[in-house]
Amino acid sequence: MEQTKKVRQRAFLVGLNTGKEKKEEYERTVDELEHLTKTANAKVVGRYIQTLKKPNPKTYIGKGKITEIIEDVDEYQVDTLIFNDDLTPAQAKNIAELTKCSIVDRTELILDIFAMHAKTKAAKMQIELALLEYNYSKLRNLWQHFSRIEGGIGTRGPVRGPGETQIELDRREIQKKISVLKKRITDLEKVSEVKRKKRTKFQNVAIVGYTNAGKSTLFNRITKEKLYVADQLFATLDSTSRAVQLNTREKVIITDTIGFIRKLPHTLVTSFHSTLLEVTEADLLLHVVDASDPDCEAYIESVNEVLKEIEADDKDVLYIFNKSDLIEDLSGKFLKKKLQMSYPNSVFISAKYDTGFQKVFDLVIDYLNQVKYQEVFRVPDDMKRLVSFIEKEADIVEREFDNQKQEHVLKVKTNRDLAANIRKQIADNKQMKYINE
Ligand SMILES: Nc1nc2c(ncn2[C@@H]2O[C@H](COP(=O)(O)OP(=O)(O)OP(=O)(O)O)[C@@H](O)[C@H]2O)c(=O)[nH]1
Ligand SMILES: [Mg+2]
Repeated sequence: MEQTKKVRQRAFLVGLNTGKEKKEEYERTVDELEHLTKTANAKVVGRYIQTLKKPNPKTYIGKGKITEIIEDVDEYQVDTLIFNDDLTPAQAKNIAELTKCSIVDRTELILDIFAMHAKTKAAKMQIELALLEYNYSKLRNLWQHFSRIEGGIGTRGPVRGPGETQIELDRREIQKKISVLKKRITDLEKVSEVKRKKRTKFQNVAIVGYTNAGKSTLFNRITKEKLYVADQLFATLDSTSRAVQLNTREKVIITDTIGFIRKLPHTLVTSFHSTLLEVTEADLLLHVVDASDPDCEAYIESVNEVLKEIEADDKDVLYIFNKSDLIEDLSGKFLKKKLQMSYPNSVFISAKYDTGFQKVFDLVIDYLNQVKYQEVFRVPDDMKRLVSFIEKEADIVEREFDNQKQEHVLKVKTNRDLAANIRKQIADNKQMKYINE
């Protein structure tokens, strides 16, 4: 029987450095593109980086570079070109014609990986939406391209070019599909919202971070779960939540979620809105960082940018510097010192080798004791000193007086230490009354 073996695509990576980034920094974005390519199961055969102030509108890179690539494509039997940026439809078309290769841009590559890794119904729907939206935006560009050549939308008579009509039909078709999918995703969001609401009596801690930082490994260690861990980008696409007993007293809900990346395609951020809700609604974020990556501070910035985009940049954050087993040499020691100075709210761990967890737990417990939340206290009218203590130490959100019981009903923004103190004073007072009666 003939063996069917899937032929692995052979790819060249192509990048254009407009001079905004230093050479080494730019190289690292191409390293990341290489990691993405491998994650997508293609073999990287070579890379071409050109420094050019502005991309060539027709071919993205310059003519000379294209000629070089055309020659090498033949010699190295390459069938795919992967670009470090997004291309315009016209650029993609021109380069494909010149090189006879499949053309993949950065967003398409990421979308492909997402499509490969999507397992649950929700993730599949979200990725389908992202794909449709990306195609739609490409068609829109094409449409604008056409209308520019032809003199603008609505400026011509009823006869339209076949290409243009087809594009418009496709656009409508895609738009229809997009709205159907959006509705289905919203329905699904409602279901998960109910689940989330049920969990609100506990504090929610979400694990965030760059893709491949070790978020799932950390989650598995903390929860004794067996979520998928792999040296791949975007191994996790769904969020998973578990209740965890941190010590005898403290229980929190902890959530593992999708990783972020530099230049995360915008369509993905919007499509994965419901998955990212776990992040926007968390009380505390554990920002996991791969401390062994020389670029880790740039990654932290990228993650913080995505957090801003999803309006989660006001959350309390603990930085978890992971993979510290890989930075045990002297330069690693300096790096640790430097990071500790820049990120005081941080801890170094190795999720793989189980070191540093107690410190993570302690930090989370400390945080929980400090965090503000709302609680209602009923303070007897004869405890006037306690009422003024609360007025001074905590924010009173609402207050009323219960005439029947002669009690102040105070809804107060407090933290757990303060709340415990108030509760104790009320209990002591009750006990005193009981003894005196
Ligand atoms: N050396 C070392 N490797 C680690 C450590 N933690 C995780 N890894 C490895 O890093 C890779 C990524 O781990 P994951 O837990 O899947 O990372 P993630 O952040 O969940 O990644 P995505 O879900 O893809 O965003 C795996 O190969 C892990 O074995 C660590 O402390 N030390
Ligand atoms: Mg993961």
